Amino acid sequence: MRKILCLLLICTTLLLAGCALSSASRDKDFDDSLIVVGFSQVGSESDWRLANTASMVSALSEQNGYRLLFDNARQKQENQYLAIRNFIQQDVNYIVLAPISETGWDSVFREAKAAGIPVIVVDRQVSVEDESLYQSWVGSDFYREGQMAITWMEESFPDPDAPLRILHLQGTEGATAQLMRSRALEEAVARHENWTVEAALKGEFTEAKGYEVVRDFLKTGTPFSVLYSENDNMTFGAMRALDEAGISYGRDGEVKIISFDAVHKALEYCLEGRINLCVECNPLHGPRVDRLIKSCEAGEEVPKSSYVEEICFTCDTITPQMIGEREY
Ligand code: GYE
Repeated sequence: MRKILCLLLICTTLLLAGCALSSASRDKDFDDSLIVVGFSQVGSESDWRLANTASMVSALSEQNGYRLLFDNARQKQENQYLAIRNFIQQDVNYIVLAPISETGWDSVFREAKAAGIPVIVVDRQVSVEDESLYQSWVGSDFYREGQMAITWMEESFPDPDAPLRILHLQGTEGATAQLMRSRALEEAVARHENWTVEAALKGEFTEAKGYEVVRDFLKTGTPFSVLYSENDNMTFGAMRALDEAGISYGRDGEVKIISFDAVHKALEYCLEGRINLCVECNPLHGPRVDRLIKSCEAGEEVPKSSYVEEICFTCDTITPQMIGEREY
């Protein structure tokens, strides 16, 4: 009899514990009609990234029919794996990934697929064995961005006999934005006998690292006349290092600066003649991802990849109105 009583007690306790667990894991205000999205973001390394996060958060809002689980990976791919596995465990409806680098996604994507959760990739691209592991990608044509910069260089330095020395400041290794912007430059250098890359420095897309590597490079005293910087924040760091070293830059300076992203502050510098060329990279992907998800929900076919249109600005043609009209 004592044994039966004991068993009964254990069963009741387990049952109660079960109820408590399931009600704790359920959010009181959770509205079943909302689409649950887990978004794994690269980090907060740049102004571009902050504008991108703001765009995603405002588009994937409750008013728009979403419940957003946001994870900041702080520039570590391992953190993105953790976030994705966590989203799978929470049984989200969609996983949106802004990948740090192109490779290394096969396993986690397979896990998402096995769980029946579609993955949408945004910004940088992924390279996976089986393309059906993700639904769709939307982002920039980073190679075209690089080519716009090269066209400007070809027009600005037309003399094939005058040596053109370039300092290359690279973003996070293995990120599409780095790979493609670098590729455009490397191909152009191979085509132009008078062009040389004095150094390719790794600035990780951050202002602090950009400053540090350029400051150290300037100590070598190697001359150069073009800075090809793969994002605005690294450019800001490089400008500080150039200021400290007393090297002039911009429209009337010794060093001409090319910068990618075209965030507000960079455009202001361009207007002041401190940056020569700003190549736009559009971070406003939130509404695009929203449209993709809504199309999936409606059972419509979605494109495997979609590129956004981008332009560039030079210090000779930019106007305050152009800057005023921009959202980021
Ligand atoms: O250029 C840089 C950011 O992937 C397009 O990442 C993005 C790049 C952008 O950190 O500022």
